[in-house]
Amino acid sequence: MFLAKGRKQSLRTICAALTGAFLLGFVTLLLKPSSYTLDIQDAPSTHSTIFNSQLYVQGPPTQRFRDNLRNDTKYITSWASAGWTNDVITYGNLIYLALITDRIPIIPKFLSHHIDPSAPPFVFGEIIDIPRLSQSIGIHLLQWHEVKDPESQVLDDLGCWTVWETVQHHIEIPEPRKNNFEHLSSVIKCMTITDISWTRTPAWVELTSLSKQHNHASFWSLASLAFPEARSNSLALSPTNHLSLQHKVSLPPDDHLLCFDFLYYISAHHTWEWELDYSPAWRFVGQHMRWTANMETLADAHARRAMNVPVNDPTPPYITIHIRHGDFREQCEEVPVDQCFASLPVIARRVSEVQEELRTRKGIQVTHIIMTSDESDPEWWSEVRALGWTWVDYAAERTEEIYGKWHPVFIDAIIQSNGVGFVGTRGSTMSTLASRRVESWHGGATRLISWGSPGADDH
Ligand SMILES: Nc1nc2c(ncn2[C@@H]2O[C@H](COP(=O)(O)OP(=O)(O)OP(=O)(O)O)[C@@H](O)[C@H]2O)c(=O)[nH]1
Ligand SMILES: [Mg+2]
Repeated sequence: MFLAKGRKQSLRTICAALTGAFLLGFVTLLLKPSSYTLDIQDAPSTHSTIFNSQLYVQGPPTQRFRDNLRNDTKYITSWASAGWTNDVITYGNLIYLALITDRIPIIPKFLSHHIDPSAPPFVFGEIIDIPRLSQSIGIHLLQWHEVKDPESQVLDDLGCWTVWETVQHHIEIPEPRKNNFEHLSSVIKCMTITDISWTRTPAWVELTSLSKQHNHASFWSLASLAFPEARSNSLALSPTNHLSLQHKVSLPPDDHLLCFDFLYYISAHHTWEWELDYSPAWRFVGQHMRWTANMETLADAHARRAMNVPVNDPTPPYITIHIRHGDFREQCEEVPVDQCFASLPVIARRVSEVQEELRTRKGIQVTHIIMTSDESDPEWWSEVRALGWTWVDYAAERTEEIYGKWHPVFIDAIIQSNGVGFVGTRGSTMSTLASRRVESWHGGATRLISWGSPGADDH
């Protein structure tokens, strides 16, 4: 009796609960369309439907990164330490690897040692529009400062794979790429503080097609290490071979947070693949790495002042040139520099070709030409002026003073990417990315100038 009553009561409770749930669901459904529509409509500007980092960590940044990782989510990370464009490519490769391994990438800040080591590291999401990238490629992206408190003094132990030691045959005693961690003690405070023990990736990660001597690894061989079979087979053959520097611990490569030392020299099929039309890292990630709205506005203001555009006029279509000199001199070897680099008339010939293509293909007459370069010789710049071309005068603009040391290279890259035409320096990744952006984002006309010997760009 008691049991029966109890059962009856619990039946009643279940019925009441089901009715309640049904009514609640019904009411929610009634209310849902408006908020759902709002989400969808809002998506292009706020990306609120996809971009919510809190769904991919436990909560606010923690002292130890591991405390903030979710047990039901797998992650991947890596680091970068070269010229800024190289680092953009490296993070693009990291994100592509995340895509094909179904992991959430955790992206570090950009380090400034190639500009001025005193400049603080720069947050990836302040120059690259992460919500837009995330929505375009369909995965979420985390940044290290969202996972671990940048002020944390805890040195986390972590096991990672080294690709560098496996593929860099030209180094006498191959070792993991340290990404200057040891030399950046002040900077390191601003990024993830980790004490890494390294395990060498198997020899088969090396890209073999057409490129044996170029020290690249292949995307899918590295991706296979994100899955149990290749991982355990590799670990059986290759035990952890470098203790961590600080705690002297030996940890196998982490599977929850998969990590590699350096992902710049990674391709699917051919070395230096970001230059090639089919490049998967460019097509599936790189071309979706658009600038943040703030950076776009700032670059546009600089470009307008360089072209003397009246306040109420729209920004006119322009052609940007990127001439990479600086340390590229070293590649000239015995060829005298003035015969090694393309001369201004050679550059002007390429500009005319781009103008001609824009006239015939797009029906537009482009007369504004903006030069960007790391050349510091004032005489060279006055010859640029004599050709009727302009440039952003960062000293007069006080750009570094106002915004910081990173901004001239950011603004130059954004201006390059927003031209309807582009003429660049073959072999410079800054030029490679600018020309790909101009083609992909604006259907623009581009040329890359060959150099290295007299007449190198004759055609
Ligand atoms: N502001 C500015 N900086 C430049 C320009 N060209 C080169 N630089 C500086 O030189 C660095 C060159 O490194 P990357 O950005 O990787 O480009 P890269 O031309 O492939 O050069 P490497 O990586 O050294 O082979 C840039 O990041 C800038 O710091 C330029 O036109 N404007
Ligand atoms: Mg480069």
